[in-house]
Amino acid sequence: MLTARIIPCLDVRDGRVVKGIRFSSLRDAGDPAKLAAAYEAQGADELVLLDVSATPEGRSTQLECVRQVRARLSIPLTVGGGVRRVEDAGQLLSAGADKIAVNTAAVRQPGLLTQIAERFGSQCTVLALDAARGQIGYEVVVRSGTQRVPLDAIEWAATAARLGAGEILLTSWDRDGTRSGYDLSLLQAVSKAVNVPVIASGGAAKPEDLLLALRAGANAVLAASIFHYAEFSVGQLKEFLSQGKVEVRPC
Ligand code: 0VR
Repeated sequence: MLTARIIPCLDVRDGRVVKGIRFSSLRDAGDPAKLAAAYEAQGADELVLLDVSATPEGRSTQLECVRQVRARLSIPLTVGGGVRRVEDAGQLLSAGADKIAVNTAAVRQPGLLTQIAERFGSQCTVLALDAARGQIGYEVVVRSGTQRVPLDAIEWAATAARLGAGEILLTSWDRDGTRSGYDLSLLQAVSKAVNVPVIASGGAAKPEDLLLALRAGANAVLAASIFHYAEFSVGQLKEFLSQGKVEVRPC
């Protein structure tokens, strides 16, 4: 059993951390480098930096933001947002990312996952899969939650793993920012369908949510709201998981 990882997520727009609900109504939540350092000091195992800027100007600050966060961090850093080409991945890795998360572009051109995995390794190739409940099952959501595509989320996760994704960052669009808990049905279905680690994302509100997600099959748990609004520290969450007999890296 892999040691469970707790991963704070910094959603960044135009160089500032933002947080909303279901990817909208985004409000300022602080400075990326300062928050990254604070979360590592709390005992975070990894960090995700997700650029959600909609404009090209916002995108251009992404590389500088990665450099600034990298300068303050010694834990693994996954970076996503706007990655469309292998070259984009290379630039982000050169700026200090350890892993690259791809969502929209991978749906449009699945071979991109293979290209990144073949160039840089599956260990740094992460599929960011945003899923929403559909009429039957779960649909894939792209373009920062603005577009649903007729693709079964479970099947897409399995396909992406076969194409080279070394990890699945599985975000429930329905639960994002709602503090209503992770979507455990989604987690169970995807964890059964792939043989690569799955990171649960979207909805975390309290320590029990993380325990339930890990028991549902997640190998790691990501959260944003509960950290940005200082509701729980990473250390408190790790203490709770340890008491629940989950193996975590001591702070
Ligand atoms: P919490 O529910 O606050 O823990 O959210 C975790 C996770 O869903 C978010 O950090 C992040 O993945 C939401 N994603 C996107 C976005 C947020 C704003 C705009 C776009 C996106 O495209 O994923």
